Amino acid sequence: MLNRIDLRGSATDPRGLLPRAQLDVSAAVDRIRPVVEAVREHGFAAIREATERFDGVRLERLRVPAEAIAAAAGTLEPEVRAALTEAIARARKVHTDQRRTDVTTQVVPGGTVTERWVPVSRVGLYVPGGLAMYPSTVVMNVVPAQVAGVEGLVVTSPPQVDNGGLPDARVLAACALLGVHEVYAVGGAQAIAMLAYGVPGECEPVDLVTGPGNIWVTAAKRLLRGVVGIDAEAGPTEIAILADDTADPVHVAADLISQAEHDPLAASVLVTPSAALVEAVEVELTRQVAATKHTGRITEALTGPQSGAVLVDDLEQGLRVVDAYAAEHLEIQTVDARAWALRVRNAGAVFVGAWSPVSLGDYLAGSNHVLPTGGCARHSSGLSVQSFLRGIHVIEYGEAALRDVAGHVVTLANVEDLPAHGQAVTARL
Ligand code: HSO
Ligand code: ZN
Repeated sequence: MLNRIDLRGSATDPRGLLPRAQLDVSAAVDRIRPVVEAVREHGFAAIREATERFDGVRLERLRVPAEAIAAAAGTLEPEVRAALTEAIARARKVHTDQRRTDVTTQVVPGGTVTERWVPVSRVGLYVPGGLAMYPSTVVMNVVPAQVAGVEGLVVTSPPQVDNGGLPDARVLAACALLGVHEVYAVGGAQAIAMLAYGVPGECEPVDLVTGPGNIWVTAAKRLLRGVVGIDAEAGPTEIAILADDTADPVHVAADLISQAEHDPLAASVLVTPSAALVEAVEVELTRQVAATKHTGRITEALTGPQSGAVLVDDLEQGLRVVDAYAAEHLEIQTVDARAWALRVRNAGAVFVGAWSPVSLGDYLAGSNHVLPTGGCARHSSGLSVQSFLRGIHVIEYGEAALRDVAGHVVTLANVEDLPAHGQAVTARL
């Protein structure tokens, strides 16, 4: 099923040789630009028009009524409530430990710089609702925002024809469990435009938009970055597995399939020095894919050019390959898995050993599942409390401390031919 890529004996940089989805976000930006501009100009009417066209729902209002959120929570199955409650508790535990404290540095006597961590005031969280519904994504967005101290939290998620034009009932229930009461039944590019520009009388603009989405959402985020803050451009989900012949092919196949289940464009990549493991995993893929529910999109994802089995000489080369790939999720299923995991430099999240599958992290590990895709793990991290905070430097010098350093300020101001900068100091002295 998987494309085969043989890097054994290859000394070249593996980056260009690895499978990766080619997403044309720029082309998508051109397609959604009219929608975004219409929302800016016509607000509610434009959102209504786009929602009718793309979601097949005619919205009477954008905001989900409080009674509908309460009703969704009321009809939540007990086992779903228990699972979500546990997921929230574990995520809170991990994210609470991420909280930063303000630090004051005494630079010189009488001169301090304090770094204050201040939460963003109002945040819009996008929760997708296309091929699958994602109450877990509500948890992963809301928990770090709440721990950071964000006061204005807004969730938006596409309206569902089969839920009377409201977002998915479990998504609404998750909002209720988390105490989020401002929820909008808007999806796609129009949702990002609504959050960025606001809609008079319906939705105040936000300062920051977070959360994953399809290519139209990603394109809208790219277009609106600057008008509003953007966490990241999330592409289709990815799993890479670095494995040796101690890995269980049943587990490896199951994990590759689990993320392929998200999207025909999802990427599943196995990196191993063991040709025998590749063969055993292939046998398992054939067996397990036939036996699972979403065979169609999983097969498409596994056989697509973005997925593959990469043969390497040894785990050292394997490590270089997975670092070059910079997967959203990386599993290490080898001997001494923890030691290999600690050497990884580029990955959104690393899952160590036989008992830490990605789907644990998707729901209940306590870690966050909003992670960098498309190689962005080379420079970015997943969603965290930090994503919702800004560090503000507070500078406080007294007269003597300023006098002491004034000469250097004047020198640098003159070097840059900005003498008024220097005069702003000497005028005081
Ligand atoms: N694997 C997805 C998150 C998710 N999986 C939500 C299931 N539900 C991206 O990290
Ligand atoms: Zn997943």
